[in-house]
Amino acid sequence: MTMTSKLGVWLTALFAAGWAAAQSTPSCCSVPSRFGGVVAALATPPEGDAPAPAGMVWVPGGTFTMGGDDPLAREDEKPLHRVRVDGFWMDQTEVTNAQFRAFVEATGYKTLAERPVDWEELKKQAPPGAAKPPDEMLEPGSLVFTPPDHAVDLRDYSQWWTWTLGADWRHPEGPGSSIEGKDDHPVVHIAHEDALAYCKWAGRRLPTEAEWEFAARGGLEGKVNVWGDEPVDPKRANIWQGPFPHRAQVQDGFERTAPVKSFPPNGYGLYDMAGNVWEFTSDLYRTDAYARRAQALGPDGVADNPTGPKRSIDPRNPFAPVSYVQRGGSFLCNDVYCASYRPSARMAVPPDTGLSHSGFRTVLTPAMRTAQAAEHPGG
Ligand SMILES: [Ca+2]
Repeated sequence: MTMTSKLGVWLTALFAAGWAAAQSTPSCCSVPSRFGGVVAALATPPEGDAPAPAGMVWVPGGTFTMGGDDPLAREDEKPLHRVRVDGFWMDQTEVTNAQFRAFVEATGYKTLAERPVDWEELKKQAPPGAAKPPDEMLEPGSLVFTPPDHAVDLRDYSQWWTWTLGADWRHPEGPGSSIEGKDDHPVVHIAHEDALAYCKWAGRRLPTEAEWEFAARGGLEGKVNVWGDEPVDPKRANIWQGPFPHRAQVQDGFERTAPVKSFPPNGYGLYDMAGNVWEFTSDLYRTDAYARRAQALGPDGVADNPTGPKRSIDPRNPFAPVSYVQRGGSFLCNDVYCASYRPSARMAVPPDTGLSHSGFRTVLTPAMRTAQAAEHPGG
């Protein structure tokens, strides 16, 4: 169902942040046998520690240059500045439908998209004086990518994002769709609180924005892409090929999500750090976060395990009291729009927003693991 009312316009705005839409694009290609070019570096875990938990790889800590200044970089990626992060384990892949299902079956958890919209909460993000929408508009739903059949104004993301009742992680395109046969696809329509709930259950946490970018760079310093400076191509990542948003050329083999590990991993053995689905971080979004950080650091300073600003500011979404950073781009990313498959690209998403290209992966630190071992000896 498409929202054509005033509510539809602002719900879409609230939930999708135009820029998110601007970055999407389906796509892409890929086959496991194409992995030849990339060798996952075997990072050394902390001495004396147990092997990496299943499905995770050790990302060694270090100091790196955070941000982007390539021609595709946006203002919020600047300036470049030095950042140090401690080592951590990270999921090799985005959290999959099978993994998320295990969590839901164990806990009975209902995602935000499966609950009625809370008007009292939504009102806080609406322009002052906004009228309460009809009750049927507040039924459970999420924003689904619905490509038009013709070229549209790329500034108007409501042309390809549709508030769809009944869309959720089990029904990515809405009622009638399913995740049958998609156990190894990334879970989507995940809101920030859904990701946090999964993390709590799994004994993990979301990466900070700095950890995410450090991990995405895979040991390469100052490169435009997670594989180096070579431009993106359909064998590299699940993004969008063709005129966006109306003509998916699907040169990479996938119009929407791809099974995780369909494309080569980066230098740390992490898959889909470029494309497939956007991934939540724990940092609040501020357009000028780096400018403020760099100013505080001075020319020779190094930010130590930064955790992001204390409050978020997103001029594109002025009524949202809070926005979190997502990273990595999605199957909707393309050069014309956002090029957000680059490791420095940033997106802001209000916490109540799930989208058909929105997922996450988790991290675990040695300290967390030690604490868990103490809590559950032998387990
Ligand atoms: Ca991704």
